[in-house]
Amino acid sequence: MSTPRFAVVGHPNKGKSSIVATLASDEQVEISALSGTTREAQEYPLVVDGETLYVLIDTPGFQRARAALEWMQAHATTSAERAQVVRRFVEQHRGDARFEAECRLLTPVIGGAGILYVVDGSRPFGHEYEAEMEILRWTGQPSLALINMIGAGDYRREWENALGQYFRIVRVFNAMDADFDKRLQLLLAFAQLREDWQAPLERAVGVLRAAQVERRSRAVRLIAECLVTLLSYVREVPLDTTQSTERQRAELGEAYRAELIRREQDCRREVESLYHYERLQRRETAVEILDEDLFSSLSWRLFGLTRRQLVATGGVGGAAAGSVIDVAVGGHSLFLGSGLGALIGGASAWFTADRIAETKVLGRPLGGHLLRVGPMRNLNFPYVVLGRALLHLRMLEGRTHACREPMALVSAPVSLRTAGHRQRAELEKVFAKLRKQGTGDPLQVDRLCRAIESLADVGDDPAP
Ligand SMILES: Nc1nc2c(ncn2[C@@H]2O[C@H](COP(=O)(O)OP(=O)(O)O)[C@@H](O)[C@H]2O)c(=O)[nH]1
Ligand SMILES: [Mg+2]
Repeated sequence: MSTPRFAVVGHPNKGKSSIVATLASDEQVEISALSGTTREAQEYPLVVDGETLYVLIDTPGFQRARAALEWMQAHATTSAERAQVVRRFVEQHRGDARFEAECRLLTPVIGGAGILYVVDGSRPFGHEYEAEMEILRWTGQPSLALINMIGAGDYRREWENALGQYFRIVRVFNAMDADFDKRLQLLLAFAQLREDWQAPLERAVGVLRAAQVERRSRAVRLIAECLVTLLSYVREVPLDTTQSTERQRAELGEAYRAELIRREQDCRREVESLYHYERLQRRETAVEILDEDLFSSLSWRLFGLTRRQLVATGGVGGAAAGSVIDVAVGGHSLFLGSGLGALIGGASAWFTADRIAETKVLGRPLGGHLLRVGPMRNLNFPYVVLGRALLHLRMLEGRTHACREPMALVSAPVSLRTAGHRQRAELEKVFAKLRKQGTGDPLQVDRLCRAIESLADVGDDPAP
């Protein structure tokens, strides 16, 4: 079975490399606002589990299409010879600096690659493109045209009319925001180009779908495991009695937070790597909302549950569950004195980022004292971590490898506030077990994975 190969060709600076990056899921493809960045034809195979599903070939843009076509026209007498003449053109002009780009971009095509002709649909059609399209037609290779919308203008109609004269299939495809399904649809369009590509490309679509599901579930597991580690983390230092205990407490608390932040970042990098983003990490500092400190009040406002929700999940304790408790807003005075009030009041401090975990002074058997912080007691903490992780995952899944800007907030934050009550209650049961039993129970991780899996689309329709 031959592996389908596609040469992405067109005018300079129309998004050819961007389309290659998106379809090959490869962030190494060089994309630049400067025209002439892609000098050589370069192959980018899409490999899943060691198998190459298809190959994309990035090429330099046409430079002298009209002159090249004139040469070809002068050397062909019948249309039956045209493919042969294109081949001769390339053979005779290799090493000729004037036609360097044409030779490089035509080489894979005459070698049997299908053609993806890319234009910018935000700019008007012009005659200069006709020579390019004519040359491509002369090659006799199966071809498809993609209208990439780079800027704000809209000349789609014009382009569709012009391209329709030369290409059997014309599609609008935005390299920057083509989601997963859009990419698969494009592959299925390719499958129509050549009969012997149909089977491998349909297979490729199946493999990619399965790989996407698999990737999602591995990402969810990474997130679940990270959450468990964060919830259970404990840090201890010997207490130095010659120093201020308060200072040591504060330092230990700081180190504890820093470690949780670090572990969250590690998890992000692992998830990014699953999605074939290795370079994003260098830009981590520029990621707007995700760069918000795990403990910043903005993070907690965006991702934490409301007090009412926290209480309703049952995490605060049976007695308080279901009660109307917005009291904690102004401290915990309202119910103070009653048993319920004490319970809720005491718990409410654990809703916000102010209180994370307790620092305790412990005696040691051989004398002296230990300072210990952790494990995490704050009831809202796991929701904040999970909301951030789900937003990160969602942004990764919505991203293409053509996008080189830092990740920015593309949608509403994924807050578990918008999840269903039952989903939150299920999560809270797992969190409560983890708090009580520690983290040794792999069943809880599995259960957490299932709960997160059912949440991975949370935020798709945020509550009004
Ligand atoms: N907004 C937007 N910009 C794009 C899109 N495709 C490409 N670009 C930008 O256009 C420029 C040229 O892209 P590139 O892929 O290198 O074009 P090539 O010269 O045809 O390979 C780069 O600055 C890209 O970021 C798109 O779909 N939307
Ligand atoms: Mg390029």
